[in-house]
Amino acid sequence: MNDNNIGLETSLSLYHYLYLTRRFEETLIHLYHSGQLRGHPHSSIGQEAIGVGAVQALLPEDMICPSLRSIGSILAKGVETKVLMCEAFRKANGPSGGKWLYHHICVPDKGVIIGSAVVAASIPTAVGVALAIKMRKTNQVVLSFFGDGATSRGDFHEALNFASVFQLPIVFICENNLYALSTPQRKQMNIVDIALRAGSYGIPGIVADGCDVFDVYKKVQLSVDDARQGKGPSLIECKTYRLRAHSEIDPEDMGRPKDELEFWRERANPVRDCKDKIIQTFGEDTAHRLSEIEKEVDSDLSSAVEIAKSSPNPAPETATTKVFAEIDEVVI
Ligand SMILES: Cc1ncc(C[n+]2csc(CCOP(=O)(O)OP(=O)(O)O)c2C)c(N)n1
Ligand SMILES: [Mg+2]
Repeated sequence: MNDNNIGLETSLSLYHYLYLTRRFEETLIHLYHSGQLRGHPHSSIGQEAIGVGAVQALLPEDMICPSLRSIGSILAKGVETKVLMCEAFRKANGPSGGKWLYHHICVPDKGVIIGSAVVAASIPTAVGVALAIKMRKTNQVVLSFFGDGATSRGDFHEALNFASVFQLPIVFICENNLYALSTPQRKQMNIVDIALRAGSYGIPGIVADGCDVFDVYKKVQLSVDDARQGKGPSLIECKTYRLRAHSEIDPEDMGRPKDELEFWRERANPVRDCKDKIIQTFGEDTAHRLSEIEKEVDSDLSSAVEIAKSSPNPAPETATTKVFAEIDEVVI
């Protein structure tokens, strides 16, 4: 057990998904800049601990509504690397038939419900999922991921209020990377902790270290347990930083000060920190298991890229398919 009471196997699973998320995004960035991939990646490099740590607290039947930066949550929810890679290459065999631009992925059989390119619009969708769960008494929980900028929009406030009034089984997870595009948090709101906003709706507001996968996992687990026991929603603010540009077509800094970037380059490295902590807690013997994980992920990724490259492009007549769900496709 480490100092968060988390055992070796769970720690290795967390490392697996952290490393996979980091390498998946590095691969997409490389493919994009070398002209092998269309569509500019919006990466979560630096922020991986949030999606990965949060999903570790779920049961397989639980649901997630990811943000454009919670790709780790999609992988940790069990969407296979090759499946996500086919979608990234906009191929016909991707779960959304090649319509993905980081926001438009829906994999109902893995409990991944579509996000939205419209900032904050996926939060009420997640509340709708939670309402369906409550009405159907299926005892599932849903996680809703969004950025700091999303909490400045009405959708966020309406969603929290509704979920609180109806005591829905949902955990709201704010990925606070301190910026919405180039707008710093201090120019969006006069509070430091977004978690404070929970108080207005009578639900718990918790701050987590979004760079520490163990902290995210433990805190989300407590809120998920509460939600499953009918105690209603919580808001967890995960403090983090986006190490790369908003997207790969934007300048890296976008007005962010150089010294701030340098500070966070050292601070926001959840992959390195998780690895160090596992070795420190469970001993040098675990180093070989960590390298096995890395080798497996690297080879899984190489074959995923090959599969995606050789997969068929979508046929023009499928442009309007997989846009609206058929009612019997919805698994909740
Ligand atoms: C309603 C709306 N306004 C503006 C945009 C353009 N836009 C795309 S991402 C983004 C910033 C979102 O910031 P945040 O919620 O903090 O998420 P982050 O990108 O930092 O993860 C903006 C303004 C949009 N997609 N939707
Ligand atoms: Mg942000």
